[in-house]
Amino acid sequence: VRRAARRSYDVADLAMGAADVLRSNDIGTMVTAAPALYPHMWSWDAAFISIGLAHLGVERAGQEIRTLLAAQWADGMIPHIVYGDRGGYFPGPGRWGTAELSASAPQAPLTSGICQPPVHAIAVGRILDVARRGTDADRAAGEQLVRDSWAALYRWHAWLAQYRDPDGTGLIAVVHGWESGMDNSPRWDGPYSAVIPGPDLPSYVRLDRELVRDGAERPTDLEYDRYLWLIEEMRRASYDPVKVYETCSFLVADVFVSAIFAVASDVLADLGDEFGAPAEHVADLRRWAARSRAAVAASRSPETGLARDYDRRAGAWIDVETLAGFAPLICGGLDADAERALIETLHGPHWAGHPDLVAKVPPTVSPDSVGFKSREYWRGPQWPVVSWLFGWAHARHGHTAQAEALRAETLSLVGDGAFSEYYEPVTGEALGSRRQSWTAAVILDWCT
Ligand code: 9YW
Repeated sequence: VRRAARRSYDVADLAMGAADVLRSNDIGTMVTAAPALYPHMWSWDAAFISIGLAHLGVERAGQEIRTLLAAQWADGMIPHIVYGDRGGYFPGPGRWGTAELSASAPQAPLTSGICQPPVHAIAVGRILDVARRGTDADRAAGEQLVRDSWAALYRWHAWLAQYRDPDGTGLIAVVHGWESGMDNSPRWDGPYSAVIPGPDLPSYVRLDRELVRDGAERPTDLEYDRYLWLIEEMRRASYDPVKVYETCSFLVADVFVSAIFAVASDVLADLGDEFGAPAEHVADLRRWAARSRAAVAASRSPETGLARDYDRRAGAWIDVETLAGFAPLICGGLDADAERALIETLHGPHWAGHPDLVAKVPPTVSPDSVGFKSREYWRGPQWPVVSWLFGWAHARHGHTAQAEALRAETLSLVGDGAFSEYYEPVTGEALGSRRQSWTAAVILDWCT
């Protein structure tokens, strides 16, 4: 394979380009996740997007969070898709049928019936930081956003603790690969092999195939059958979270979601202390954070030191090495030596520092791993948004040099100005959707 040259970039140009992507994907109260491929609001995208928006206007950033929270289910779940008025994405709201079937789902806006990683409190905290560097009006808008969103975010975290970790293990379970945000990661191959689509799976037509020409960049049809079958199972459980947990054929304790839950609970608890939230709710958040942080640390493989998911249906640890194994670096909680070792592995020659990579950005699967597929979605490509999350966590935990390295390397990767969803690590080729909103958002945050 021909090794691509490292790209040079101009920070001001990148910031301008990123702002343009966010503005052009803005349809009023929501910035769609991508112009053609994802013409609606995705939950964790909206959080990252709102961070980018904060640099264009704190009010507009707050609006994005408010739009998402307006779709929160009565039981506290924040749904993974909030549908706008346009069609153009499969599965659409009709396939989910949440408004008809679930007692908790809103009638409007229409939503999917699952969730995504709880990065929202991180976003609100970051918006507040940006707001406090701005004018008095920015500061006031940022503080108002915290006051308006805190209780809803607390209910969201309580929902995860209650329904996705009913036994109080600290590991938060997902009932669909989509809930992890890393849809077709090799982490899920084992659990998905036990998801057997029934003969009564209603037929369907994928729309993504027409929009991303190279089919290898997207999940396969067999994977889609399984994704859609899980929706059928959840429909049959009327999206009741207790029934879904009991009956869904995919149930995995997700170590990356758990780490995000822990650190987002810390952030939310700190905001709660500052803004006078009920003391018992702040105490809940601190307890959940400590419990999840400990569980993430305890999940590490004795051989590799990487954190692992746990397949609750099979009753087994999932020993597949992916970027999610670095989850302890998101939430902290390792002793100093173990943390240093994990940082060195992440930035070392098997991962971000792999000699074949055009930019030292962590790939989703190590190029040295047999499962590495350089173009295939969550099976190898580099995702700028995930790099930002590690950079944010590095900075939070005092690893300033590594945070700065991730910033510089990711900026060089996206120096092409395509703001792609993901990148081929060896050639630096832009893959998936172009002008992807969360890519633009994190670049804008890094450039401002
Ligand atoms: C899909 C919107 C979403 C992300 C997910 C990512 C992808 C949707 O796009 O899923 O149809 O493939 O996997 O994490 O939220 O950007």
